[in-house]
Amino acid sequence: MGFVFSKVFSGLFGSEQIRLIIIGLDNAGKTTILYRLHKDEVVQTVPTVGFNVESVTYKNLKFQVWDLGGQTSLRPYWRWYYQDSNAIIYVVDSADKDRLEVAKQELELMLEEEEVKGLPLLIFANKQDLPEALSESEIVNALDLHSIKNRQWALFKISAIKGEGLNEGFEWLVDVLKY
Ligand code: G3D
Ligand code: MG
Repeated sequence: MGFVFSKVFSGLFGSEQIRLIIIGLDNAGKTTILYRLHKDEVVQTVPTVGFNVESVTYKNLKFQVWDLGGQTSLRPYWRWYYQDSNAIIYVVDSADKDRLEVAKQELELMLEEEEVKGLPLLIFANKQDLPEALSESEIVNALDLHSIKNRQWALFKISAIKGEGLNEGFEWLVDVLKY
């Protein structure tokens, strides 16, 4: 894991395993975020059901990543990965206005899963380096985040490609997970 990230996460290095799920529509920038955490350790698994899960493990911290959207038949398999997870990181492409509605629907569906009940939700509004990227309040409204109840959530504007905003988001998450 990159030095900066290991610093951010050092507060979590107890004995317990911490499992973080990173999801969102394809092209949102999830793999790019994973590479930022540690390029050399990204492991891609292709289970028989045919959906890719990428993961990075660092000390007792495990990140698992996959694409949401479309294939309803694969949804039951997600539960495997949601189980025992400690937090959800939802990534959206801030410049992909056409698919924000789909991103909102997928987020809603995901939050209904029993396995993720009450888990903190970190939203990364990615690709803020693009001129057409929507603002924070536009994304909060488009995803209807204010209707989220019974869990802590926060949205951070990031550029995964530039590595901007990620630390702030992960710091929020670490704080939430500590208490
Ligand atoms: P995914 O894993 O969610 O499907 P990827 O998304 O991480 O594969 O990223 C999809 C595309 O978006 C990639 O472009 C990637 O470089 C780009 N991308 C990711 N993060 C950012 C960002 O912060 N800003 C910009 N401008 N682009 C970003 P390619 O061209 O390789 O498909
Ligand atoms: Mg990917």
